[in-house]
Amino acid sequence: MGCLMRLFIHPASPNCVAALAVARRLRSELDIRHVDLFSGEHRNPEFLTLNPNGLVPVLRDGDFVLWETVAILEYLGSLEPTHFLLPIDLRQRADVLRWMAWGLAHWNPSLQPFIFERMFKPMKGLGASDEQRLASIQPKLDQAAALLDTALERPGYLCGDHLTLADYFLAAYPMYALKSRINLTPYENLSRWLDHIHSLEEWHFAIGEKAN
Ligand SMILES: N[C@@H](CCC(=O)N[C@@H](CS)C(=O)NCC(=O)O)C(=O)O
Repeated sequence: MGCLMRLFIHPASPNCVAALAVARRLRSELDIRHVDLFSGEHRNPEFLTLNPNGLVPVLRDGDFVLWETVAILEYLGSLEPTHFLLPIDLRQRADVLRWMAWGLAHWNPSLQPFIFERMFKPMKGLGASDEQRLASIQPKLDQAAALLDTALERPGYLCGDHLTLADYFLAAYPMYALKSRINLTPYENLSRWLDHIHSLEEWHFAIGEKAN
């Protein structure tokens, strides 16, 4: 029997919630380790040898260490091929990777500043949110939200009839939409889809995950 894979997370991290939810859906057996971002544990030399970026999540499978959420999701999905989260069909798989790449390049960067300015700054006592900065990012967010809303027009999920890794990854940052006063309600398809992903059992499990 090999050792369990270990996932280093912080429970408040949207990327970690996505990884945990996917692992739960796939019934991947994981040893969950909590990295305390608030005390700066992710900048300790020991953690930096795992991820020199000082970010979570990080997956360790034996002597293989993997960081970047998309890569972790892809790895978990590939370990357990008999499901739809990462389709085997070349084009369907490329579609899932396309949306995750778009999430990294456009969606997350348009949401993250709102979460940082309006949620984390007050939480960490870093002063008032820079609303001018957010106003300059708002058009980028509107554009990305409209694009996603259009992609979600037909029934089902982002990449068709089945839930995929892309649904978890793109639903991650919006888990803080309310707390960051990001108004996604005008985007009806997007809102409906988010409500659905956020209501999944594995999502609730991931949100409630307590470290060992
Ligand atoms: N591109 C990275 C981003 C990871 C990331 O930003 N992680 C956040 C939590 S969601 C973190 O570790 N923040 C700690 C910090 O910024 O100091 C990924 O997708 O894994």
